[in-house]
Amino acid sequence: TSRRKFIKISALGLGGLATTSGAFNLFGMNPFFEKTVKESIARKFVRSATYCEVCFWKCAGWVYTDEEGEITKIIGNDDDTHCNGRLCPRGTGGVGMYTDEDRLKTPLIRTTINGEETFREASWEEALDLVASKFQTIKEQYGPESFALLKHGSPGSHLEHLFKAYGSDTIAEPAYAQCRGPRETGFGLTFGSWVGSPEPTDIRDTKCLVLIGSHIGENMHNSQVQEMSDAIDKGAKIITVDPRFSTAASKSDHWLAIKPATDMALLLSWMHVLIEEGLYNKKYVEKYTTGFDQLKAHVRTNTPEWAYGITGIKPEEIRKTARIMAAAAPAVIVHPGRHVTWYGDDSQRGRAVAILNGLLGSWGNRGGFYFKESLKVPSYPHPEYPKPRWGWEEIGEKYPFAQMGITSEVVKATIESEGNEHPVKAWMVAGTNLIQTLPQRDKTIDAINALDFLVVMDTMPMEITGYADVVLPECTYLERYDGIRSATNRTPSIAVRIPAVKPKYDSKPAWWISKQIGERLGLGEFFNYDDYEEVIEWQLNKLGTSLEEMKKIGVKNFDRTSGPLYLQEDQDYHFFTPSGKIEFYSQQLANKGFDPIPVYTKHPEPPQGFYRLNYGRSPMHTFSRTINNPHLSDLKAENTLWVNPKAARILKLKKDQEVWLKNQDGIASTFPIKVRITERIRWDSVYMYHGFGHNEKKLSRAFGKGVSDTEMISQTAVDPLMGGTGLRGNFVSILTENPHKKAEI
Ligand code: MGD
Ligand code: SF4
Repeated sequence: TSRRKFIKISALGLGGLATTSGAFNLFGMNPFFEKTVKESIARKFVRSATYCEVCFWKCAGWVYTDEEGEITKIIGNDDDTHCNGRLCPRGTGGVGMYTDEDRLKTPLIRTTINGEETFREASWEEALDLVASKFQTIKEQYGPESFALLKHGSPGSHLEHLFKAYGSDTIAEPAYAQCRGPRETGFGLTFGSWVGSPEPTDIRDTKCLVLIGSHIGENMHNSQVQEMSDAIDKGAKIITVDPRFSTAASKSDHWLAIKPATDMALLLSWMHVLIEEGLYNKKYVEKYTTGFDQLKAHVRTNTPEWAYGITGIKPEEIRKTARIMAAAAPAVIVHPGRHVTWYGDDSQRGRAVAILNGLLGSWGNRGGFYFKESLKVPSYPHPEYPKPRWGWEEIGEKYPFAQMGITSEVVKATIESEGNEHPVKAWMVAGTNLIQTLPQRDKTIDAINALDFLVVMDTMPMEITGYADVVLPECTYLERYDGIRSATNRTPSIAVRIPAVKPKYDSKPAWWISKQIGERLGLGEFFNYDDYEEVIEWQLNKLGTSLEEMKKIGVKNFDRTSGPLYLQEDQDYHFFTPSGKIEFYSQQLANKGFDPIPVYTKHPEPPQGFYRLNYGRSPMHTFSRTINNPHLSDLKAENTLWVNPKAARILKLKKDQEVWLKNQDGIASTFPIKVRITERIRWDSVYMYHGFGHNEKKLSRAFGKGVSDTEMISQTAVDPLMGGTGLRGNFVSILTENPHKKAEI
């Protein structure tokens, strides 16, 4: 149907726009609010504890408000291991999420006026009544399982509680199947443990850090960047494998400019060198691993000469880098990466990375991977959740090693609902802009059109809100309580988020919205509190502290109780795999008909006249969520297309020339993008920062700025183990004429 037409949400009212500017050093991260700080020395401030929501590293910080109750700055909390007192530019600019005058300001309900679909403003009472009545109808007609939750970030956890109380665990998030899911499967199968976030990489004490398509420094995960910077100062060797000369590559001793899509061949040949030259950690391998003999036989023919023909990396370079890793072992990290959904064999590549770490003995050793620990936050008492008849597992049953809901399978189940035993008929979307986030945009829109009901909870009029039946404006992280942050780290710690200011406009926190819907559904027992403050206070008391104390300190660090950070000399250790060992050979995979040891497979190459579309992170932005942020858009307003000089010569492209892209399926970019000619990208690929190219007009700074990589991603290579969608097999041609211009008559 064409019922759910994309509606541009109207800007409602104006807010004060504070602009900032200033330089920062990529590895130094100097705060750029100098002007504000100087101006404010003489004034009185109140500071409130928070943790950042601009990305998912969750650095703890302090929000300063002045006498007028306006936020003047956000700085890092010195006691926090995620940031060590320093926020990244995005975290410092987080105040822009609060001040953005384009924010959603009031609940909105889809309506038809004079045959035109539009939104009208509504009271919370009306909007929540409508949402609750849809929850009720879906439950009666299909069962609660048919209402799916698609989420990301803190708001998601409040809604997850609501959905579970309601009887649905049809829950998924793009942070799994479009991001780090495959590495969790790969490491889980090998070490019996997820990598998790923050990654337990002991970068500060490493002697050698190997980055495979992981661009720390542009990917600004705070303490990781800081530790890498320190490791470089201390003389650690950095080896970067990337077809692009990334910032990390520029800091490296060895940059291996690999041919895209061939990393598996390099990984196998590194294993070959370590084994054939006897450089692997023999004592460790004997004590802690299983399947070494099969691995040895498996990689016998994966010589550096074999890999050279595939990867373009010279055999002596492969041998030399393998020897550097071995010399540093076990203080070596072959980094698991983060956004790893590339070519469809991503879990197996994750496994190859894990096996390499196993050969080097880095898991459980200083300078490799430490044993992480976190504190379990007790859940606030509530009745037992009802047991759903089916949920994300049934929807994703084709993928035996999936451990979380697969967004793209929810999309598929929605499109194919008719006559299906697992029909998905309604979505709640919270904190994720699916239009800019999921590949194959036409499928996302087909699914939305097939829905009976779509409710979106967001802070901004992002693309996804334009498709909603009801839009619920959430207040930003600076205006609300959220759950206690407890993350895995060297030592356990907790951090709190306290509202620094009152919610602007008519926006509300997710915990309140969930409770309101829950109560309307007769689920009040699950929300047995008036204010979320009570939940946090109860939990903090159980953890031996209080809200009063946490308001003063923001972060509390605890001692480890799970044992030492590293393996002790000759310690027996039980890994959570079926064999209790690090599994070089995986019987679990063999039993399900998959390769028990990773193999190299060839992936599609760009056809004549096309370039591989490569994308990544900008240090000033997080996905699509920050592009309209007044402070961050000031730092980087649009993305550019990186083109190698050789390709630029052939196509006669000039610096800053505007071009359009057309992909292998004939999809042309809505907007143009400026050309950046640089040797930093290979001749067969182009590169752009992800998150740009917004097509929602009410995003006054982000609209039409650059190209959306997502728009160009119409092909996915699906990981048969866990359903991740490989996004890097898309190819674009470069057009110098606007393909949307109507032919002149
Ligand atoms: P964003 O595009 O930033 O990322 O996917 P998403 O999490 O969907 O969308 C975040 C949405 O949350 C925005 O609409 C924002 O306004 C809203 N939001 C921000 N703060 C709040 C809040 O406090 N409350 C509420 N209710 N909403 C809020 C990320 C996902 O994308 C991930 S994790 C990865 S690694 C993938 N990366 C990626 C890529 O690199 N390229 C392409 N093409 N696709 C990708 N998809 C994946
Ligand atoms: Fe915020 Fe930056 Fe920390 Fe991410 S790394 S949580 S954006 S300060």
